[in-house]
Amino acid sequence: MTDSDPRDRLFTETKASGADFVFDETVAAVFPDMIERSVPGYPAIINMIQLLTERYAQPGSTLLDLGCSLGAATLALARGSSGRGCRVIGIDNAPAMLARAQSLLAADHPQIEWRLGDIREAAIQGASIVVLNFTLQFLPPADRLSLLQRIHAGLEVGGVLILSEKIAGPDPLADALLIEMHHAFKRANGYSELEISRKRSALENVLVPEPLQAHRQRLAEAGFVRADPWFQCFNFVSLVARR
Ligand code: GEK
Repeated sequence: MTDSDPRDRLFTETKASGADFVFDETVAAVFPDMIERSVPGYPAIINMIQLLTERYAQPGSTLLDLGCSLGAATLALARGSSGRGCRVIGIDNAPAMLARAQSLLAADHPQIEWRLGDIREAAIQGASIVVLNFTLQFLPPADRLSLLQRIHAGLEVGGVLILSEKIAGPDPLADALLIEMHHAFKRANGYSELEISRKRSALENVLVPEPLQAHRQRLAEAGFVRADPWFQCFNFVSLVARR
């Protein structure tokens, strides 16, 4: 995010209707500010994806960012693999998000390929890194295992999936503290109680968080030999799953 990024005031204004959250032009316009003020640790996760890329990008392989939004993690993949002849591809099914990613990054990073499409149908092959940075949570739970199986099948031996998710459950007392602290984080970043509660309702049917253990079990079922958390801040977690 830069000082010139427009501030997210969507839930004081245009999105006060109670409708489900969608990644449209109004969201794309404020997305860097929105995600930084809403997801604890997001800038650190993006920086660490670059370091993980330096560690895991195999020369000549493909690096995929699934649900790339404005391409922050895609750029981390490109920077971290510089000089290794990798193909870096960002995929998103929201036209407004992908168009903005391209307008922000295409000129300075012409090697990045951008694809408008559903990640459930994306071709995945010859990959050494696949990123799902807060994207799996937007798929219906019934669609999650088959995507992870396709990612596993499309990864080279030694390749990794970087999976970041908002988590919830199974312990309501543990959850209560994490949710309270997440809301404290948002208040400290200038969101009002009204904005927090409106956003929460808008995401209710759209973002379905699961327990960390459910993710680890599903990753094992999809064939990953290990899935290790490398980051957690409140109810936001990132794992490295190894093929
Ligand atoms: C980042 N990874 O900045 N197919 C393709 N894209 C999808 C699908 C789908 N089925 N479902 C949702 N998306 C980014 C942040 S945001 C997370 C990811 C958030 C896309 C959706 O259009 C949006 O751009 C992204 O997944 C989720 O590192 O806003 O909390």
